[in-house]
Amino acid sequence: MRKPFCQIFIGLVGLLTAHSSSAAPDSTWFRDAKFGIFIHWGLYSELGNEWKGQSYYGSGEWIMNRAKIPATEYAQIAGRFNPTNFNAQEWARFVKESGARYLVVTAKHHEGFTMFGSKASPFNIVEATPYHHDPMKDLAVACRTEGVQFGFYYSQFLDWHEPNGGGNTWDFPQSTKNYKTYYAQKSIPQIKELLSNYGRLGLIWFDMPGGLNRDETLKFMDEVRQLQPDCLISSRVGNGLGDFRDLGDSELPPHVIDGTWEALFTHNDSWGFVKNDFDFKSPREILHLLASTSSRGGNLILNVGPDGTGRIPETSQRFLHEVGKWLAINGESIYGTTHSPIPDQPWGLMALKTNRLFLHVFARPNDGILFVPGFSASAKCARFLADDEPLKTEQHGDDLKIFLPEELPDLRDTVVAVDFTGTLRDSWRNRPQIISRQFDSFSVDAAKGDPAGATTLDSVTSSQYFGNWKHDTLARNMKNAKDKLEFSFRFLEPGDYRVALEYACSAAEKSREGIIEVGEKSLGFQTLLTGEYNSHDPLLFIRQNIGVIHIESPGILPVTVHPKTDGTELFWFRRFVIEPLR
Ligand code: H79
Repeated sequence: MRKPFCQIFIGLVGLLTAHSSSAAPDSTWFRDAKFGIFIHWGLYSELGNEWKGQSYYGSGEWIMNRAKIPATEYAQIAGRFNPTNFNAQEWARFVKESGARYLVVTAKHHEGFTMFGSKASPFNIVEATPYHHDPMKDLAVACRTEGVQFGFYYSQFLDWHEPNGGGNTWDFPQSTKNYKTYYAQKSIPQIKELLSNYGRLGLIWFDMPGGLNRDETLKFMDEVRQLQPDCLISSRVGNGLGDFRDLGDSELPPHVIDGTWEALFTHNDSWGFVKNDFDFKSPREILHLLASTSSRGGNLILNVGPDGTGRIPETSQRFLHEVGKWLAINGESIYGTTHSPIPDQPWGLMALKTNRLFLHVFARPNDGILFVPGFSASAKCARFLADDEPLKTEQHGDDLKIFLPEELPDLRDTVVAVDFTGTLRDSWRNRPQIISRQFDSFSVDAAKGDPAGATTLDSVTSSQYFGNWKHDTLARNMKNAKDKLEFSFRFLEPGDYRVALEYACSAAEKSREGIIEVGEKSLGFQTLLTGEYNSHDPLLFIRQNIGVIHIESPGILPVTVHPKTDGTELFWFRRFVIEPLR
């Protein structure tokens, strides 16, 4: 009975979707892993963003495109690519000791050169370099030995080496390109090689889709499914498909995202090795990124860029070693957690496991009292993960207070584990912003507000160096007096507070009048020019002090910002900054 039923079912699915019915794989390992390491390594690593005596700044793996290097000239770099410092065991141990649970390495980036041996193109590390060896073979084995999940990045559409690949129009005119030929002759055969010759892959990370419609993308995914049904496929396979969602490069979401997803950042300002880039994120910044992604329900994959000899930058090694040491003590608060039911607080943020809430304390309140609003369960006990030191707690209704000692075990991120009975209700939508005298200043991001009228909350992309994207969630389209952004602030103590606004404002918006209402009080202001927006340049913001408000007694007040009169857009609003005055 079962077989015919299955066949009928598969037949139906086939009819409905016109593609093979292979099921999405189980992504549990990925969801629990929380932390991965990305490695960008290719011929660009040999250049380090220098070409013909000129230094480039920004993402080094784009050098061929930026300097419009002819494909034949670029291919000659392979002749001197000899990564004698590459040591697969060291790389795998580096990943393991960073506390990361998976590694994704560039098998082929947009330059078109494969870091693995390939029969589909001679432009590969085994045939075209003096190294004559496949480092990906060693790395796959070493990761398996270390118990690290292993995956390949493969640029499936952009290929600047191939006349029919996407992107290189400085050598090969667009009109002569046939993407289907490129997919059939190089992309798909190489993906099959990656899935056949390197053992079981945890995932395959596609990037920058192009040239395929939805049905063709489903067929493309089937090539993967047929060879490795358990291998996860990144959303950048295109057309809204894939087994997990990748956010934008260097994008951190302001709130919880459902489903399986990954935020991706690079350790400095480039994905590929760059000789002049020393702008590394500190261990503290990495820990905050990691806690933030966990708190919102996703993973963090952090990139490092080894040089052409195969050496991972020394700063990356040291800083990630620190991250690993922290995870060895506090890993329980990251691995296997689900998103926090309670939004970010002035002192830090949270992540959840059944009946245990982890509080990531980034900053100690002046009075040593951690205030956790919206704690709808019953707290049983609280302790530091670092030393099991029990902490005194007090709970009044949904307000939980935890009393911290003078010194925290880790100034970067001290984790408090709170065990509870009952359920913690999700309070991301119902979230008065806590303002108190416990810190010197409080940021309340636009993303924490509710748009009314025509107001929208948008993720706006800008960039510093080439390819070093920044993302801000901004309130926009506030044109008329009824286009508002509404908050509620909960003042824990009475006193005087300075209200400042952070925003960007173009010439068209300059000198518009706006109003901030805090309860019954109203503060007027006029917008100041910051400049025009262009996604390829930095977006500049001003912090403007608006005025002081006096709060008589603790409590919740509505706070609203909007234009005074109807007209052009008021500004692009980033956040309130509230300062208790002393
Ligand atoms: O591998 C890293 C980047 O190289 C890759 N994704 C991460 C993980 C990436 N490839 N493309 N992009 C990111 C988007 C790039 C878009 C742009 Fe452009 C490159 C904007 C400006 C330069 C394309 C070329 C659009 C304008 C010129």
